[in-house]
Amino acid sequence: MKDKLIITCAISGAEVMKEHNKAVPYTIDEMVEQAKGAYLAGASIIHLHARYDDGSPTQDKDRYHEIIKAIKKQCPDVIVQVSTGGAVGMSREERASVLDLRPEMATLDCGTLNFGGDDIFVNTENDIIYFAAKMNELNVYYEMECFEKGHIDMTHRLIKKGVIKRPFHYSFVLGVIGGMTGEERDFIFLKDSLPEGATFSVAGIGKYEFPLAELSIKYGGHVRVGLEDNIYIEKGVLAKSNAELVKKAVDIARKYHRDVATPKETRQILGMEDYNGKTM
Ligand code: KMH
Ligand code: ZN
Repeated sequence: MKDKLIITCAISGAEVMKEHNKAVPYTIDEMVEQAKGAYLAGASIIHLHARYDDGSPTQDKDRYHEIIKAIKKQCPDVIVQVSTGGAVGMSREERASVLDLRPEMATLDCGTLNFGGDDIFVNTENDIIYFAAKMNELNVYYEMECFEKGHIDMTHRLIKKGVIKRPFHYSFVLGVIGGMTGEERDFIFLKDSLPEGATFSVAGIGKYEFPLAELSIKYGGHVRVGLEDNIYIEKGVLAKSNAELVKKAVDIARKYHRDVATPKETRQILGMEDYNGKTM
């Protein structure tokens, strides 16, 4: 069971728009359609950024609640991982407000980085402490998003301080313009820098999505794909849906004889059983 592959699908993101790929979901119906397709294709976790109908990103908890309720109606056992990263420029209080819903799982971004053009995705040490404390208090399971090695070093520091608590589950988000690239040497360096007993997943941005997915599958890690990270199914060919990206990850897993984890198995592998989940 431990060998099973957890697939997360990042269906919406906060930056990618329909102008980039028309399958990017904005409305609640579109969110459900994309989440359900990804789930049926093999995703056990849906990484979610809420949008309004016009596509603008929001951390409004009522909007998240509506979307999560609608997704859960169609896919009752799926794990919804809400984003506390939100969109560049949002305040930490705005980003964290979704945690009041007591979601089962959320992202914990572990450091600041340039984010293309003039953008900076800000996660100071005190921001990370703020988010982690709120998640600890509200019993939210966290996935630590690390965009480069310094972010993993920060988690070691906050683990020592008792701010970040077990179970330690990481996501390497590689290939952001301003972050670390997603070459094999980068992946190995990060994987070998984790604390004892940690689990990890990879999210390769753009061209890194599938090469990194394959590496992670080979080395016993887990995988995130989805339109938030990559809009192409192959070079120059737009993906028709999130489900198509998930199917491609499932095909790679087959090559390496790794079965895909159900949501129940995902909760067991990650040690999530004592967290929220029945509350939403
Ligand atoms: N939208 C990015 C600025 C997360 O979901 O936690 C941040 C992000 C990270 O996507
Ligand atoms: Zn995200």
